[in-house]
Amino acid sequence: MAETTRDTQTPESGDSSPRTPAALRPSAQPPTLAEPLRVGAPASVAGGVTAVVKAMQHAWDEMGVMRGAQTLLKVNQAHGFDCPGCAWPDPAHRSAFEFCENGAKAVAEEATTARVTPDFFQKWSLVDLAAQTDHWLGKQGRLTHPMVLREGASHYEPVSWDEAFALVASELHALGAPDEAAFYTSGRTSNEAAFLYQLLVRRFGTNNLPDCSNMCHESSGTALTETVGIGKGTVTLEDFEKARLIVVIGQNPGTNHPRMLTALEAAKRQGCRIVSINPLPEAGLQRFKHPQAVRGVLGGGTPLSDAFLQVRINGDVALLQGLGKALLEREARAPGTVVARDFVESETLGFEAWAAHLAGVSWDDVVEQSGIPRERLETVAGWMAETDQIIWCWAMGLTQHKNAVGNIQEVVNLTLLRGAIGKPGAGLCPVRGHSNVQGDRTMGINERPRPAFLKSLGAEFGFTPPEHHGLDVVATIEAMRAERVKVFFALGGNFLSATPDTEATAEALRRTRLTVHVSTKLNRAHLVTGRRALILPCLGRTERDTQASGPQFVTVENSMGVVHTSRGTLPPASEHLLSEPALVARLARAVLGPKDTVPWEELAADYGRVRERIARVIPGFEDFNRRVLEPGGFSLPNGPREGRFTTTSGKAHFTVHPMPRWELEPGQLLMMTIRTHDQYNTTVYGLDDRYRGIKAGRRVVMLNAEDMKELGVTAGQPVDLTSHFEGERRVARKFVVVPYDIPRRCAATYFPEANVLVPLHSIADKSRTPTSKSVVITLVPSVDLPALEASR
Ligand SMILES: Nc1nc2c(c(=O)[nH]1)N[C@H]1C(S)=C(S)[C@@H](COP(=O)(O)OP(=O)(O)OC[C@H]3O[C@@H](n4cnc5c(=O)[nH]c(N)nc54)[C@H](O)[C@@H]3O)O[C@H]1N2
Ligand SMILES: Nc1nc2c(c(=O)[nH]1)N[C@H]1C(S)=C(S)[C@@H](COP(=O)(O)OP(=O)(O)OC[C@H]3O[C@@H](n4cnc5c(=O)[nH]c(N)nc54)[C@H](O)[C@@H]3O)O[C@H]1N2
Ligand SMILES: [Mo]
Repeated sequence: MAETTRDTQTPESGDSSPRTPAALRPSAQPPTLAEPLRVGAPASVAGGVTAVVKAMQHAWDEMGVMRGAQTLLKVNQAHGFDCPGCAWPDPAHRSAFEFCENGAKAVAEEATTARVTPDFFQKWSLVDLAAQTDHWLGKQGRLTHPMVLREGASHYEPVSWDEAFALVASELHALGAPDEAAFYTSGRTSNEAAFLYQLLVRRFGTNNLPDCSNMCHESSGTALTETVGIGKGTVTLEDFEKARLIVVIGQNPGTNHPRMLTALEAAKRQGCRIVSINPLPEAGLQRFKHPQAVRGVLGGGTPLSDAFLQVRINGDVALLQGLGKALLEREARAPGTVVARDFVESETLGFEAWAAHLAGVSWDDVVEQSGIPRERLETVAGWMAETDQIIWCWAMGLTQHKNAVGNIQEVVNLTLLRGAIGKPGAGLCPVRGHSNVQGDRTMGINERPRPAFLKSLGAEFGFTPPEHHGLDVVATIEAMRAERVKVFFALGGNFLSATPDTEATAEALRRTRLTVHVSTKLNRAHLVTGRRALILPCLGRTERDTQASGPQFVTVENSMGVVHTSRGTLPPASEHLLSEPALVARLARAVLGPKDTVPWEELAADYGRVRERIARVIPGFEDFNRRVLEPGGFSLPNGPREGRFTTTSGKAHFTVHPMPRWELEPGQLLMMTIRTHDQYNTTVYGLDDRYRGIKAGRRVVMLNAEDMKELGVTAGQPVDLTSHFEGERRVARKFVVVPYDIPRRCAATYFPEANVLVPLHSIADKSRTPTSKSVVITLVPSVDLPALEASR
């Protein structure tokens, strides 16, 4: 097959839209600036006083001293708002400071006093805005007015809410079929807004509900549904107090779930062992200084990991099979000591096939593919054999590979072998990202809804919801490229920069008739538009929400299936903002017409009425309005947690997976795209990755020093990266080389700058999640392209 190359930074290449000459088009990527990069030693301890100082700095810079302090004191309190940071649960006994450095940044980002007004949009054209960095775009502040980009216009202009809704309605009505529209959701949307949104979309007539889960924990949901019968984790926060062994695999909690370190520290102090499995020695997994405890202010902090297995990127199946093999060999030496026989016999299927498969796996392959010596695996297997109070935690390091579902199912295999599920201190813990991503799925944001859900929804609202499956994220991009989807609507998020293959996604969005974003802050997705575009500004979590019946609260579901309230306390950023539930209800009326039988206005006037409907449609929400007001909220039913596997067979399933093999050609590396300590997904808070010692720059590529020698590149040198997939090549220019403690032939870059390199069609088996942590690249020293730079 002939190779095709897309130089993603050469404006005239690629399949350019016939409508606008490339030079006049807003750029889909941030500019490549010369960053004053500073590289120091990585930190070996997370938290401590610096974390508090950094949190306060961000809060004060964005909000001022008083508003900053008052706002942070409301985070994650029983009568306050849910932190818009991560989905880690709140402890039953909360301290006054139930937030972390990065939660404080997330709050500050939303509660900033800076504003993006109509004057701002009059001054800045789309092309000029797109020439700014993502960091700059975010710093401009909160959106204050609904804005429209009219056909052919270079600037957004203010528009009334009624006109905005009428525009969406007229474009939707002009479609040949409801499936020509797609409705994206990001995971910050409340349960109430998400429920109304999916109802609107299904009454309109489609299941095209792609969401950020498709790029996130979809692999976990798929893997767990097949094997244990529920697409969620099985542990509660209390289990962390009882566990004897906690494994953190493919996750960087020090940065992405800092409050989890408090739970790990507490477990550790009670004698629990912690094992971390990661290509990088992440600071938060080595040592932790609790910023709100005296021992975290004085002294060196608590060492966390008892063992650190520095696995090669995507070497986890090999590593987990090695652990399984070591455990089965122990069992053979001392029968009855390792395999939880009674549990395996009465509650599971497939053990024999799995054991037979591992017997055929060679230790040489395990060691070669994982990069971990056999003795180290034997040690950890020994710890696993000592206890059945084992918790496995994971995040994107397992979910974003071709064999992601296999990764997670290998974790399930080890869990079932030990019977380490459905008992105190044991179970499976996929650590969610966005603060309500799990709740959104529970509310029916799902392009492949379960028939029982549709039946129940249809019965409650008297209609027949569409049954055929809708489009996920990657399929939506493809459909827009092929002009099969012509209207793109997003409830939150940054579809352009979060998705793989940035230039392909940009081209897809440009081919639509209308792009609409419901947002709190300006981002690059507002700049790469369809023929027409809307920005619809909404209230954030931190803000008071008052509707016709009075003050409202919303509800969210955390990573452990606990549903609780979230109540904003700050005055809204602008009087023109709508809450997400109100916005969806008004849109629904505009789209579905005055005769639609759903009482949209009544539902928006009192969210308690939305919760009444949810209670009737979704199992586990019975008596929702009363139970959610109990302290701490309530837990949703969870079969495996209660010892019932809700698979079709009623049993948990062992599964067999081939060991994936590295197939790199000479000079090729396997690259993962990860988050810095100073970002929330595509929102860039600052330019430092403090724990990794990388400051004042984001366009970096971390490499093993030996590989650097072999490739003939030096620290600080700018290189161009090329990704390779099925004969396609994608190029990203000027990433600065940083030597780092990373396994041979592995590389790391930051999301979203490196998303241009993630091939659109490189997706996980079954879950279809883009393989953002398994990108095959080569690199060459950058050559300056003065002519090209000048032409932009
Ligand atoms: N402050 C902050 N908090 C966040 C976010 C944020 O951007 N900023 N994002 C939120 C969201 S939506 C999510 S999903 C989570 C993400 O939370 P994480 O999954 O922790 O985020 P990543 O930075 O993608 O890091 C993945 C980790 O996996 C490791 N890894 C990569 N490849 C492999 C592999 O092949 N095997 C193993 N074992 N490890 C690997 C990386 O070295 C890194 O430590 O965080 C949430 N919380
Ligand atoms: N290469 C690579 N790509 C990745 C990943 C990776 O690890 N590597 N991770 C993937 C993952 S795990 C995820 S979850 C996705 C994230 O994908 P998204 O969820 O689409 O992206 P975010 O950057 O979280 O969205 C940020 C925007 O959301 C808006 N926003 C913030 N709060 C609110 C709110 O309360 N309401 C509304 N309506 N809007 C709000 C703001 O305008 C802000 O600019 O990215 C994925 N992409
Ligand atoms: Mo995520």
